[in-house]
Amino acid sequence: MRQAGRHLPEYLAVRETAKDFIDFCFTPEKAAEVTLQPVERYDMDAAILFADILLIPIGLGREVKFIKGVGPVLNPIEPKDIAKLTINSAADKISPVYDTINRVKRRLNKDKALIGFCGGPWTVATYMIEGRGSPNKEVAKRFAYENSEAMNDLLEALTLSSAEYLINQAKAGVDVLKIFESWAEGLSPDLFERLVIKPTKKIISLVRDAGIDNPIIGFPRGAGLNAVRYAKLTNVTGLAIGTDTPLDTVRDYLPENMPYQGNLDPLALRVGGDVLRKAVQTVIDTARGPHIFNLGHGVSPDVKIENVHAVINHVRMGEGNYV
Ligand code: 1CP
Repeated sequence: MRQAGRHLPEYLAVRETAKDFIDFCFTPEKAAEVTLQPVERYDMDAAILFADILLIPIGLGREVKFIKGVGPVLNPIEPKDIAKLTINSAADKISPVYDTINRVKRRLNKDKALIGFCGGPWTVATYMIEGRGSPNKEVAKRFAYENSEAMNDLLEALTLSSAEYLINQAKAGVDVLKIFESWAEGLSPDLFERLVIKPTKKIISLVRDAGIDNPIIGFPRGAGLNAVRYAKLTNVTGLAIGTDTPLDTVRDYLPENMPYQGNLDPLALRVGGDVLRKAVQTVIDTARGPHIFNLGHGVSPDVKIENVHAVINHVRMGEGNYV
């Protein structure tokens, strides 16, 4: 999950040597190192590539900065800028990522999986339109209503470049692909269909047309019942479930045997102690069918290393030492 490394001293040590966050993502030696760190420390089953969903806008020719304490800052895109996006060269321009994958695969144990990823076109579009993370995405939603054609063109640019990016990641050696649609909440069913389902379905069909058969996990975070339509209509292999969804209830609505993952509350991981023990047990007790234990969202810097160990021991061996 995003920012998983920030609670690890070994991550912070490498982070300090990087000029800025984007330079960090584009330095394969460092990016490979921090990709491997959580697996080396915790013996997790999979590593997630160190990169960011906002590299694609850079490939498309937009300016992206990460400012400490603020987060991502982009120059908000206007309808007239959309035709200038460099769709055909976008996935090539961010090629250091493929070098990172090569390096990770050479060092990762054969029984561990490497997860590559991209952002969902709608989620990436919200940053490109609003220029930063915003609480309710109202500016981007208005843009979708009021500049409908420009929005469709922007989503198409993101769809084509993201598909190419995932294809390249698979060719470079990732085992699983994941699409982070982090801002899937609060969309009407019509908007959800147009902004999320349609582009995601197209990405997956382009990836399959290229002969890539790796599993694809979709994460329409906070989508409520729209997530059920997403699971049925996009051709994802599996679904990542946020914190706000009961695993036993959603299972009844998913295609039979579709694997799902999530949904431990990241805040419980921060609180620790009995709160965390109970939250982990609830995930274990409510998951039915194929389920991959994971959080419902990202890890924050204040998470205690002992508690991550405790969660893993609890899941694998039935009990962990929570602090
Ligand atoms: O060191 C630092 O301070 C930078 C923090 C950081 C990290 C480690 C950011 C800034 N991105 C990342 C890496 C990242 N991002 C990964 C690699 C795995 C990992 O290290 O955890 C992944 C998978 C992402 C994906 C990502 N980036 C998402 C989708 C997943 C999610 O969490 O919802 C999103 C929305 C982003 C945008 C982003 N990147 C970083 C920030 C601060 C933000 C903005 C988040 C917001 O708007 O709230």
